Amino acid sequence: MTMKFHWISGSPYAWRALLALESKGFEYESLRMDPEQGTHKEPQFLAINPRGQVPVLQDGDVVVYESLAIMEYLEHLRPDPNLMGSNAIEAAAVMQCISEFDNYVFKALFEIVRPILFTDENPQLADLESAMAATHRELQLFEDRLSVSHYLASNRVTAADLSFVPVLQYLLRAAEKQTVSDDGLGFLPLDKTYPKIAAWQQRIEALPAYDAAYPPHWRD
Ligand SMILES: N[C@@H](CCC(=O)N[C@@H](CS)C(=O)NCC(=O)O)C(=O)O
Repeated sequence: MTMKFHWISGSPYAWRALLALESKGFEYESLRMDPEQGTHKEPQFLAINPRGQVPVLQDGDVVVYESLAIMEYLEHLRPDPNLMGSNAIEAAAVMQCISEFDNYVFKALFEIVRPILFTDENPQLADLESAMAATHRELQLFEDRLSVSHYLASNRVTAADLSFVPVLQYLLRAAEKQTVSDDGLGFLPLDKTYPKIAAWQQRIEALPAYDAAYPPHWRD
């Protein structure tokens, strides 16, 4: 039976799970939801995820929500290509990276992204200063890591890379849109500010899964 994948275009958590589905070459039924319609808060959806959030994967009677759990589930179903680490050290590096995204990086970046992309607040540079400093600190950690390996947790693509792509794309989108001079934000051009991350981003964007999982509403 074909798996069903419930998602919202651009959700960074759905995006990483989608990247895992595509990287592993699964066939699945894509059930894209429109957040404006609020179907993810209706009883039918709350029955599969009481948090009313995406992503959710349904595989027959099995229901998995939480993006990390979905990636882990997919890894067990189809171990090749390996995304979650092929030995203890690599698996720890993958989980360490993803924990860093979920606990620190995401928060710092979205304090910049949210007001620029999701509100009409037209934030001033001063409002973003502490989030910018925190984000620069986080990016520098990943820049340093990419100075010693081609990918974030290993010398090959893993779930750590797939989890960083969406948040970085949001930051770049916000930086491009910023009406305050982007010299102020200090993220662009990425190949000057964070050359290793920029080179990594190009490698990731060349993956077939990247194109397949790219948020459709960003193409419009
Ligand atoms: N920890 C969850 C986070 C899921 C999440 O926050 N999803 C957001 C989209 S990025 C969502 O569904 N938001 C809708 C809502 O909460 O109303 C995961 O990893 O899957």
